[in-house]
Amino acid sequence: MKKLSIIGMPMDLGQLRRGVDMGPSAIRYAEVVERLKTLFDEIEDLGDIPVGRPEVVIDRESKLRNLELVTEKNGKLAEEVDKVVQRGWFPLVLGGDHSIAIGTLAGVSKHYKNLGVIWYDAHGDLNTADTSPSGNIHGMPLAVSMGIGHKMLTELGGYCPKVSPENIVIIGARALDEGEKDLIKEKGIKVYTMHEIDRMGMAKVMEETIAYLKNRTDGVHLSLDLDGLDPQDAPGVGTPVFGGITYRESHLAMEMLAEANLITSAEFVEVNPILDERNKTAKVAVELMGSLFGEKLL
Ligand code: 6HN
Ligand code: MN
Ligand code: MN
Ligand code: MN
Repeated sequence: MKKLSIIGMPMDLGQLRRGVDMGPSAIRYAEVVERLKTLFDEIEDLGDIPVGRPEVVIDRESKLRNLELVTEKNGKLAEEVDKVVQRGWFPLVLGGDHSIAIGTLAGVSKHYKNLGVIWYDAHGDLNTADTSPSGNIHGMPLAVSMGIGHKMLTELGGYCPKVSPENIVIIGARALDEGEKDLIKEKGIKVYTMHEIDRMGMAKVMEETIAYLKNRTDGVHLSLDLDGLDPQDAPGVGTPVFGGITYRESHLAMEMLAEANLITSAEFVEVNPILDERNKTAKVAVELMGSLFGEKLL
């Protein structure tokens, strides 16, 4: 039995641009349930985790903006995701800024001995308070999940770390901060930057990624930041970076993951309908979900 559980996480406290809290609504408006219905035996939408937000940004100067709230809300997400996995359903989390990966991974990882992570993103999200140029926690969740960062975040769910560096593959990177580059080298994280994608082609990148993770993990989480795609294809994101992965390459990547039957949990993040063009980015997200969950062209 294939069962899908959708959880909305309307979080925008991990960064400063408003509107990303409406990501889950935008993705639902793009008919996510209708699109995925035929691909599962059962599908449920659990609604949104209540996040709320102060009308005024109170924490503008911080090196770890909104730390307490981001921790608290991610704790709630972790509990929900944990329950979904326990029941044997596939958790699909709709973001929300990328800080929500801290909660998703805290909920998922305890169910695996050796969880793998595919981080599909223009960014590394490997900053700490010391290396972050912005103080935004959405630039930190992958480091946090390796156990690097503020204790409140790394200890979420009562265990640490969630993922080991050799089980991580970053795809689409093209805007890494200096501290992130250092951490990648120090920890030996596998990264396919845009250079490798251009040079090898997405098919080869995915073949290698799948072979690499299949051997060493017992489950793989897909954390897909829509800014991994080129802003032409996914304009509704808070931190767009030119020269990204195309719409077609992204479909191919998702189709290959479906074929490999590799992914055991997923989140689609950083959809910001205020910055979007007619909900295009949410629609792209839903189409990519279709491919990820096995939709066929023929
Ligand atoms: N995201 N590296 C920049 C920072 O502020 O740490 C950008 C992070 C973007 C995070 O897109 O999920
Ligand atoms: Mn990200
Ligand atoms: Mn990003
Ligand atoms: Mn939004």
